[in-house]
Amino acid sequence: MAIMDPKKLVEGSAKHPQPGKVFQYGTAGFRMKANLLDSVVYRVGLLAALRSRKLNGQTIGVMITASHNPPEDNGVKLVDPMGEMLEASWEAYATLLANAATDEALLELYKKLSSDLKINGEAPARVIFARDTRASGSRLVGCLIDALEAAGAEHTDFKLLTTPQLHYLVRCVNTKGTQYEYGDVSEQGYYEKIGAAFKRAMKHRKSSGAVTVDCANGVGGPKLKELLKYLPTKAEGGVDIKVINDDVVKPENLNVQCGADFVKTNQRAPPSSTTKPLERCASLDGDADRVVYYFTSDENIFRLLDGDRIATLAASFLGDLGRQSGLAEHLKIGVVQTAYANGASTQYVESNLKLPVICTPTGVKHLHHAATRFDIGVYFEANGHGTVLFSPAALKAIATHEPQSPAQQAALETLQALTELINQTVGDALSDLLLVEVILAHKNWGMREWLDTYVDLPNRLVRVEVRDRNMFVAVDAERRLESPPGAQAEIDKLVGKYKQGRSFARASGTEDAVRVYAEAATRGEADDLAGKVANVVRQFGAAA
Ligand code: G16
Repeated sequence: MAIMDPKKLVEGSAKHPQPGKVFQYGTAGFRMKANLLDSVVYRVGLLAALRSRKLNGQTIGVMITASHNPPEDNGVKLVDPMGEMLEASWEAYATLLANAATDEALLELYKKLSSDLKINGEAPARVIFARDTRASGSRLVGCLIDALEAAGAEHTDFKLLTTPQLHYLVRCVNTKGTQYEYGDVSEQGYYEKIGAAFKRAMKHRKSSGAVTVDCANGVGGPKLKELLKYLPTKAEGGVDIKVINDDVVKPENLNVQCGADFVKTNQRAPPSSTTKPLERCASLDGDADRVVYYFTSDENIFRLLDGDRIATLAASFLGDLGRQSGLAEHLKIGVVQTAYANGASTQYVESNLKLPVICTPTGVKHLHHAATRFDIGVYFEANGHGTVLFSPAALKAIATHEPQSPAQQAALETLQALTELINQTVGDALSDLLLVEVILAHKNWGMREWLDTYVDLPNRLVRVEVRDRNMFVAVDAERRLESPPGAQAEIDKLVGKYKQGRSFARASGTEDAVRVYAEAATRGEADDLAGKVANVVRQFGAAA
């Protein structure tokens, strides 16, 4: 069994020296300009090996991506054995390793962590990894491999994948041969699983019109095209999916004037979009873990159906299926959101769907965790990142329930198909896209009907660059600023002046900026409030 080689570890570290910067594991791992990342990726590789050894050789995933960030950025995040994000307590070890000042200090820290965490150095270490389409990706893979070799970890390179595909694979490897087997450990296995589930979920249903999918010029483009091969064609009753912005040959185009983050932040379609009024459009982000929908209305107004809308659509449909299949009693549904959720969506879930809502801080890790408290936990960030989790008890009830009528049988079959279609490990734009398509087909809805379920409060997101974003410390699920002192009082004063006003500011964990969100009764007021709160942030950010 391979073990860590101290000489190799130090030599490998010397090849990828710490650039004298302070790094921090953020909302979704480490993320920054790619030219600063080599030492970070090397050290994350060491941590992946430690984590796998700690878990007796269960496979850990490493994804190299900066998702929605600009092309010159990159990042790295770790995936735990069941395909979920790295356990929170280990984020601190990642940060410690990334900041070890010298190669020798890194070796000492590695040994200290091994001993403090009671890790058996002779236990096997297994790591699988993948990357998105960024130009810096293959160089960073080299840094990762150097670390895995030094740490004596078995490793497999799955090359280009979407982030959720890697999460899927990690869970498949670790559940192989157990009663919880999740799927075949291959990219093809992912397509086959989703394709078959989609076919079942669409039984006797017909989708109407096409959906045009903007792939942010990222890895989602080629992967969606591959997935299409496993889906029924339009003639066979499938969905007509048109793929645009799928240029991965020029990595400098990634997320530029396209993609889910562009659409959500700018509240407009990518300039390249040529769809007609009422046509369904969707945008993925750079690593295909987010999706948002939109269309242009008859009156030529841009309408966004973001993560909140996908959550409400899914929660309402799952509630219907629960009732129709006779399983409602066993399937307590709940919705998890963040402070970015539109106030109207929260009210719709609580008052119309009569379901509980939990609000967590930003970051899928927080939402995912909260969603496990329900039999069916629907979690989505407004930016389009989310999924639906079925508890083991819910899965059992759905798999074993004896339907009492053909109607119950039909609902149950759809429910069973959805448990396979929806990625249980993390938000997955490809799987979420098909989920929305299934629901719209079942409800026989177009974009207008979906939009008309409730009226969004006008809202605005602003990105504010400050000297040191770490000055801004948010509490209460990021709805209030604890620091800098006095800032929240200023925000409260402003919010009080607007009808249905709500606003908050928080430091981004993926970009060097503070984000400001505001909503109010009218578009003008929401914009005004956002602008004024952004000024408060600028003012406090400039002080001291
Ligand atoms: C990541 C996280 C998301 C988060 C987003 C923005 O998304 O996975 O949970 O909402 O960053 O985070 P922040 O506001 O802290 O910058 P992605 O798609 O970029 O990986």
